[in-house]
Amino acid sequence: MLNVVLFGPPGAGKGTQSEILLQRYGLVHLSTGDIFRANIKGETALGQQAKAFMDKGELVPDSLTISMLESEVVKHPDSKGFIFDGFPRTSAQAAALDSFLAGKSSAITCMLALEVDEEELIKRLLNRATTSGRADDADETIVRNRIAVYNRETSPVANYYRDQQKYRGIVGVGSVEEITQRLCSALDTFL
Ligand code: B4P
Repeated sequence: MLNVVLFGPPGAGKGTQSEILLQRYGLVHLSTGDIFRANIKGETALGQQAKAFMDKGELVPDSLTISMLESEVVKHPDSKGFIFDGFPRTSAQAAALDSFLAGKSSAITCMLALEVDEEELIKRLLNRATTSGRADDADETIVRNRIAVYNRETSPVANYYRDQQKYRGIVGVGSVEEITQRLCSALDTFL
């Protein structure tokens, strides 16, 4: 199986690039942010719990996130592999994902990390707010908090994959096509 972790700060382009990569490599795209937003829209119990954290730009607790992700993976038993977009975001999530995949005789192939500077991220997210309707994009204080949470809690996850020689940093500034090309070149070295 080909299991790719697409990593990077909020607004780095994970969702944008996942849509392209999933078609090119025939993978299933699992975005924890999208799944939470679908639950919020559907007014599920999970959605109600997640909303309180997301609206502030905080991470949803690991206990909720890990069990939700696992239940999504098992919905695709015949998949050639997955793009994990926005997951794992903590070291506990990374360890849980490894042991879950090991139980399926599988593993993460690589982590591709989009690198974008902070001011560009803020510009993109405030721009997306004009069309996304997302409360967490609209307020610059919340956007900055999401980036601070990323720097504090999520960026250390990269070391987890560096230690396994599965990490590749990708310049995430340029045209969408240029960045796709960089991602594909890096991914192809793992095939
Ligand atoms: P996510 O939904 O993952 O949101 P994101 O990080 O903001 O999006 P992404 O990086 O995919 O940006 P996009 O491609 O859209 O998370 C939202 C919240 O959910 C989190 O804050 C957290 O509360 C919760 N959550 C999710 N997963 C969790 C987990 N595992 N654990 C705990 N909590 C979790 O790109 C952004 C914008 O940039 C777009 O407008 C796009 O058009 C633009 N863009 C993309 N590429 C560009 C380029 N090359 N040049 C210029 N603009 C570009």
